[in-house]
Order: sequence, then C-alpha cells, then structure tokens
Amino acid sequence: MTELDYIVPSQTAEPGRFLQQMLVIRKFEQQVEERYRDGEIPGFVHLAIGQEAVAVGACAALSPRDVITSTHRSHAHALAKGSSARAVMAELYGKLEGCSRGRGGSMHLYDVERGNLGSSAVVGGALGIATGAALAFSMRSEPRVALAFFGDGATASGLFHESMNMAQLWRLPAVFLCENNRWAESTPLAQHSPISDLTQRAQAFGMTSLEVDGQDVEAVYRATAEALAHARSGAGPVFLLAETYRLAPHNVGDQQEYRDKAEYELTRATEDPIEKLRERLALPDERFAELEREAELVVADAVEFARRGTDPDPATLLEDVYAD
Ligand SMILES: Cc1ncc(C[n+]2csc(CCOP(=O)(O)OP(=O)(O)O)c2C)c(N)n1
Ligand SMILES: [Mg+2]
Repeated sequence: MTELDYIVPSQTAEPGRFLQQMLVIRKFEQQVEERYRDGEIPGFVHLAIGQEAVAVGACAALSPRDVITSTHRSHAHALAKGSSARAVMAELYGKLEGCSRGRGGSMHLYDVERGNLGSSAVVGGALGIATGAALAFSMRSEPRVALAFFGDGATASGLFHESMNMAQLWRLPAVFLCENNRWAESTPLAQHSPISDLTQRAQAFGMTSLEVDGQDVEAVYRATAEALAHARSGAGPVFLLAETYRLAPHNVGDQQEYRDKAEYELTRATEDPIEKLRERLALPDERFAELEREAELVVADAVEFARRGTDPDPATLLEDVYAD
C-alpha cells in the first residue's frame, strides 16, 4: 500500500474503492482540523465533511484528461482528482512541496498535471476557468470535458450566469456540478435564492439538467457518467445538481449559531455518506476498522511530510505573478 494506491481515482464504479477514498478524505480533513486548531496550518480552512461522496463519485467518472475546477471547500475535490495526500497537506502548511508550491494554501489547490485547474476563494470564481477550458476543448476538437464544482451560493453570482449562458450557446463540453448543501456560509438557501429547485437555473438557459442524491456515491458516479457522456457527445453542457449536506461548520472555528442544533445532529446521524455506503456493503466492523486505520496511516504520513517541508523563500514572492 502506498499513498497513491489510495488517492488515484479508480476510473471504475467499484464501491469498496469509493469507501477507501471517502475514508482517506474524511480522515485527512479531521486531521487538518486538529492541526489547524494547534496553529500548524495558516489561513482559513473549509471542510467538506458530509460532501465526500460528491467529490469521489464525480471524479471517478472522469476520464484522466478531463479537468475540474473547485471552490474554497477544495480538499476533497483535489484528493479525489488524484493529488496525493502529501502534496495537498504540504500546500495547507504553505510548503514548497505543496501542490501549488506553498503559494495557495487551503483555498487555492492546483494540480494541472492531474487535471485540477484550481480552486478559488472567490465564490463562483472558477466557473469562468472551467468554461474557458471547455471552449478550448471544443475549438481543438478534443474529446475532453471540464467539470466545475461549485456551491448553491455560487448560483447567485454573475459569473455563474455568464458561464452557463456561454456554455449553452456554444454547446461546450462542460458539466456544472452544483453541490447544494443548502447553506452559503450562514445564509440558508431560502434567503439567497428566489427558487428552491435549482435546476430552474439551468432551464433559464435551455440547458439539460440532472439531479442526484449527493450522499450516495454510486448514484453520483452514474449521474456524472451520464452528464459527461452528454457533454462529450457534442450535445452541450449539463447542469448536475447534487443534493448534499454540510455536516460541519462553514469553516473551522465557525460556531454555527445560525443553525438548529437538534436538526444538525439528526442530519449528522442520518446523512453521512460513508456510513450509508458502509451499511449498503454490509461491511463487517473489523474490516471497516482496518480501512480506517489504513486511511489514518496515509494521513499521518502526509502530516509528517508537510512538517518536514521547505518554507518558500520570501524573495521569490512575486515570481509567477501575472497582472494585466
Ligand atoms: C465573491 C465572494 N463573495 C463572498 C464571499 C464570502 N464567502 C465565502 S464562502 C461563501 C458561501 C458560499 O456558499 P456556497 O457557494 O453554497 O458554497 P459552500 O460554502 O456551501 O460550500 C461566502 C459568501 C467570497 N469568498 N467571495
Ligand atoms: Mg452551499
């Protein structure tokens, strides 16, 4: 077993593999929370606990040359797309060995080699990048698709509407994957969106839409495969709505005073995608505990790697900075 054995997407719908990947991501994020609270990780940290099935199911359906863009809640996407736990952890620690060479931190994970065109701290900010990539694939007649992950809150941003409009107009090979966790920071969906059915956002552009239970990793895999096939065939982009739950605060340190505590605890108890798959597979407790231990080893190795990493030289701060 190596760290890469765990992280590289399987390109198959093998549920045992999905479980391993989701466990690595969960343990990774739990460890990040601890390291952050201990002051080892700078900046802000947003965890995707509860949303692992979306990242894992979607990325498993992608072909290796397909690309993704991500958000401020980016660790799960990067790991599911194939970045190693070491490279992502080192990035969170701001080290040269990190996937963005220590310049990005938690909200700016890039790994172009593995098709991750980057995450953005600007809500909706990466949608234009995914649309641009899809335009490039279309102009070069390459059979590739760009998949953008974004949240329900991002559907209120201008760039979302521009990107959807252009992608549909030019029939671009793009998948717009909206992770509807029903919150934009402390604002519930009903207070930031005039419509509760977000597929209506796609209807406004005449775009095909699909809906999926984002807590069911196998369903996410199948729905993404369908969306990708549509986009790859030249039939145009797809808006894929994954209904999911943020089973954690918005960011580490958020007290969630805006959230009903009883409802939150109930959702945590009933909507955990890892527990759901574990039950469906009827996995014996010993086997599950073994998988948990293996995932913890991958993460412990990543933390040690990050701690041993190199601090970037401040004199290089302005290298690779482009401004128009
Ligand atoms: C343009 C912009 N406006 C506001 C913010 C502050 N902000 C950070 S995350 C967030 C909520 C985003 O909600 P959503 O898109 O649903 O993603 P989620 O946090 O639920 O994953 C906001 C408003 C920002 N980063 N960028
Ligand atoms: Mg949200």
